Amino acid sequence: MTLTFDAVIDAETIVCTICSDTALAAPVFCFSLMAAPAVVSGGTLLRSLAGYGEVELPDLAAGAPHVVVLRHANPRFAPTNRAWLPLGGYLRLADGSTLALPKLPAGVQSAPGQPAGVQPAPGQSAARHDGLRLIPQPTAWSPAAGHLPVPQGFAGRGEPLDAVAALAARNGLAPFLSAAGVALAIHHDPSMADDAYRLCIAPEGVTLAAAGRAGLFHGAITLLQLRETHDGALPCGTITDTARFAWRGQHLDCARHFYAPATLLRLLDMMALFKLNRFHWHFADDEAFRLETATTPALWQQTAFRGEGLPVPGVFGGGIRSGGSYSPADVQTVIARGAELGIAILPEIEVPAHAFAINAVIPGLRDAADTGTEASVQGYPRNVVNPAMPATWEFLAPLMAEVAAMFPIGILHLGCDELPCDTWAGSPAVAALKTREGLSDSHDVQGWMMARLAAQLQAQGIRPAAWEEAAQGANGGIGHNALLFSWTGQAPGIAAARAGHDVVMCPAQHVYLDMAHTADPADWGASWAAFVPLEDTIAWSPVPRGAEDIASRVVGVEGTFWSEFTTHDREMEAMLAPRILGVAQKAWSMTDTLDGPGLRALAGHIGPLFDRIGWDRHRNP
Ligand code: TNX
Repeated sequence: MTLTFDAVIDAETIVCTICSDTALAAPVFCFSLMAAPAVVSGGTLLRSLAGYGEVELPDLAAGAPHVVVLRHANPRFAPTNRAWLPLGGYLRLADGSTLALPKLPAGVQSAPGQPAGVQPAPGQSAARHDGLRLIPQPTAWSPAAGHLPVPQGFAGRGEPLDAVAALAARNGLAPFLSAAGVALAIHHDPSMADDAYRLCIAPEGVTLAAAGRAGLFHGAITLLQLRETHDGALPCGTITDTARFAWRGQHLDCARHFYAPATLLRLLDMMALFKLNRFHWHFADDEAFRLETATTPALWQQTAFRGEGLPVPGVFGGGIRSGGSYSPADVQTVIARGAELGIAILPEIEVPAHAFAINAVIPGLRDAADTGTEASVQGYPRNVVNPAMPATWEFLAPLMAEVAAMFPIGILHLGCDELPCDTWAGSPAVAALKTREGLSDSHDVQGWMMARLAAQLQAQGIRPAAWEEAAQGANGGIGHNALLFSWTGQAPGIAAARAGHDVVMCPAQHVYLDMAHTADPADWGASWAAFVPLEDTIAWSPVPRGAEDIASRVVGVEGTFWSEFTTHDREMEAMLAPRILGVAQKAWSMTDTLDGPGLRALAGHIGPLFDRIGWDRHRNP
């Protein structure tokens, strides 16, 4: 049997055409959109959960195309581009069997006629950058006359040079170290800051000075990058460099889409190339819990895969069946590779919201008497755990302790974003909790819960972290020296910093790399925060004017990538590249002086490096 499937955006609607070469009796069309679907014509909506929908079609005659017109139930979600078309589509037949519909072309596409990842798009002949072609830009660069060709790399050995050499080798780059290479003298200077390094590039060779491993690693990465961006001949001169922020993060949503462990290792290499040093591993959300924990095996065993007949249906491109989980051995591999590359791994467990998968498997975490009908922004009912239920604490305490102990970073991120409005308002158990603890609304209840979780972590020597909402509540929220991530913008981060929190800035308008690069309907990505062209990734200040008082509380910058519309690991690449360069620039560089055209020009010189390591990149302006 052959099925064809096509879908196009037509104003607010999504026009789907399904054709089978064999007659099918009233099949059910299963698919997912970005948010709750509605049917305009061509079928009857039988069921929906968040963006997942099941639409009963009439009998399909052999070879006769059938058109079903969909839209988002919430008129605010007009489809923006191809990522908003149905994902993971399949048909369920009367006997319960399923037939996958062909996948629509996915991900960022090159301009027509251009193979992805090879040639620049028309109009993208970026200006040359005549200075040091290095991202992030260094603190200081004093050029001298001449160039130093490095055709055989560098003659050096030992840690951490070997780690950089291994990175180059894994990614198909020319050898970084060889006996026949240019002399690379190492100078230990204990007076320098951990991340700092100094490179003197002279016609006779290179001297690299640093206090220890971190500085030496950054200096070696600089040499590797300069060799790639200066056609194999380094410009002579002196680079003096150090990091502005200790936390230079990249997040990856591995819950909405399961990325193979090998992809995570590739991402760590990409991060290391641009001096990022924190990988925020988001492995749990409404759709799945993917860490193979010993204390809660049912959780990952039953939610690592989603799709037909499973506790979580094919939301966000899940299709008939997709997913996976990370074993303790996978975790060890990611941690070990991270350590080699100077990258620490931050694990995240999401509570109290974004917990649909948890509630689908673990009984007793909701109040059975709760009359509330709240739904999350993504459209999930029942995606919040209830802090007034003893089972919630019995479930969370061992889970948090286990996960925190798996990761050497000593920090556990507790989630705490997007609590649906009026959560717990219908829960008698929460009403009693409010009276007992003097709490008045759901923010207070959430704050009380986060503070209690944070205290448990702190007692185990683990620092709590969470999204910005954890600071909400008249009671001051999470407290306990928690590290907070400001994502809806920078104002919540500034407020949290003034209340005494350390914050990592990840404003969605600038560093949410799941946002489409452009407004082009042929592009790919979300748009709720903004379209984010490369230039906008640096068009902001981590410490904005007027917030100088909290400068010491801003400890970092982090890019995120959410995976609602990713169904194949590779689709993530051109969303990150080249924009991860802007994240790295913001996180590392001391000043906000590089401008958008400057970044664009530098990115033009990094592009061939992306191509050499086989990493797809977005090519449109
Ligand atoms: C908001 S960012 C979310 C995520 C979504 C993302 C999509 C954050 C803390 N919560 O659950 O995936 O928007 O851009």
